[in-house]
Amino acid sequence: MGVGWKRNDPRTFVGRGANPGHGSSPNIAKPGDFSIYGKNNQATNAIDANMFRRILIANRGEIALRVIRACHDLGIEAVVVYSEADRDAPYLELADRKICIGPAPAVESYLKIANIISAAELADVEAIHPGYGFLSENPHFAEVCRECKIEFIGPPQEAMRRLGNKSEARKIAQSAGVPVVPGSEDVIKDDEEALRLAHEMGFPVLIKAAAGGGGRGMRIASNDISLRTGLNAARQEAENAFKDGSVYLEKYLENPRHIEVQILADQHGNAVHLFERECSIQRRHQKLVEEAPAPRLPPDVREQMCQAAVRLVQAAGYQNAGTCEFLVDKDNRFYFIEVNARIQVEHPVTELVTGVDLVQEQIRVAAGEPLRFKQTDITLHGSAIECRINAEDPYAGFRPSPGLVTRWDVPGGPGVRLDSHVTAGYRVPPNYDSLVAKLLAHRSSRPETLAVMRRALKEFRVEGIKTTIPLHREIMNQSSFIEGTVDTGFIERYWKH
Ligand code: MV4
Repeated sequence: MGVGWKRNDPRTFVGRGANPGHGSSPNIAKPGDFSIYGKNNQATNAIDANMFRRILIANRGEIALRVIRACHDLGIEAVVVYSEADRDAPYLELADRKICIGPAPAVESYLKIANIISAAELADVEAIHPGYGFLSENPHFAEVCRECKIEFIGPPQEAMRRLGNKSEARKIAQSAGVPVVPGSEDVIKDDEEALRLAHEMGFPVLIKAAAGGGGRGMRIASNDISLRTGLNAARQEAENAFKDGSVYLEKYLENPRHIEVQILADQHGNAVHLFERECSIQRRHQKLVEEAPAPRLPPDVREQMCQAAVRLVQAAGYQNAGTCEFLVDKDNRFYFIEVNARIQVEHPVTELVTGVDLVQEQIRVAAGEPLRFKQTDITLHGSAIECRINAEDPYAGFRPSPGLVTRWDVPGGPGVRLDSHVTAGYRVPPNYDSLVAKLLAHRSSRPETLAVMRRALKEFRVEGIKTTIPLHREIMNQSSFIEGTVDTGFIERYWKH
């Protein structure tokens, strides 16, 4: 089926033509320059001979729109791909060109490498931005891009491959002096080895798939019997899901906090962190609320954790934007668990508190530019919180609620950022992730941020679909959230609808 698919469909290759506009003169400061770009830094919109002229966005929804915006802010043409399910989506009109890559099911469109590469060829782009999900952490896709001489806006496929194996990532972390959860040094060879290790570290232990991540393929074991059954189940599950049944062991930590560190690394050996995000409020490994900085994290722990993240990505030969995930226990000891080798859903939280446009920086480093700021140029500004608004019914087990949005009245005003591709009259397709908006608040202190978020959630009026907005209204008034004492058990303890 290739991209020639539906060649005769007049809508297939309709675009708005070339992007008219980056005729801005050099040396005009952009918002954001104030905080991080040094005085002698030529941080301008000057047209760089090495900068991409046209990028393909291999994603959909809010992140496709987010990347279109970054492209246009950089004077780059944005070409977006879409499936039949998304053909009427309004954000497509904001791209300079749109190309249909197949039917609704993601495996036939957004995950179909041949179709995406054909679209890139057709549109004559120099680079592909994969967004998050879909092909974003697929080293084979990055390899195909390289073979086709298209820049993949993400880490090199070698780094992606090594970090994609979570047991390998643990080894890299250890080699860089980064603390990991006590556990196996490698993948498990046989049940006897697993039993011996479990007795050494003490039950409960967690069996994790080496090829897993994000909570897929995990089993808790609290004794010899559940360890044996868990090993078999986890191996089977991992074999089916990832065609790699290897597993490793970690000591199971009870209700830790989940804190991740944002990093950026260029092709010249420079790497910086952009502080952390607290991501403990999640349900079934889907995050609901994220914030920066992590409340009640002692400054010395923050510093240690952020420096550990930089050492880790440098040891891994990592480039571009990435995230190091840590678990943090009651005594604020932190343990590395995995690297997310992509831009993440919650990246705007970090953008608000640092003033760095992470998607722009991804594009710049992929084009070979050195980072424009040093670690000491990056400072924390206030507090930011993000609420993920999903088309789900939080009062019905988070059942997906796709369909026609009949009312979409969005909040605004001081301290509010809304990243969304949705408009009134938009139909949320049933085929993909149900994220419809990311609502963010940013103020100079956490109580003020909370006040703005409560006010914004009150202003937000959606009809036609069920959303998680009412749940967020409750979370923003929940005492442990207000106190900043949440952990990964929060939703299970608190949300009993
Ligand atoms: C753990 C853990 C406890 N102990 N590892 C889940 C997602 C994946 N990234 C790692 N996860 C966990 N690993 C040890 N050794 C608890 C979790 C976990 C979790 C982690 C982060 C955010 C939410 C979570 C919810 C349940 C379990």
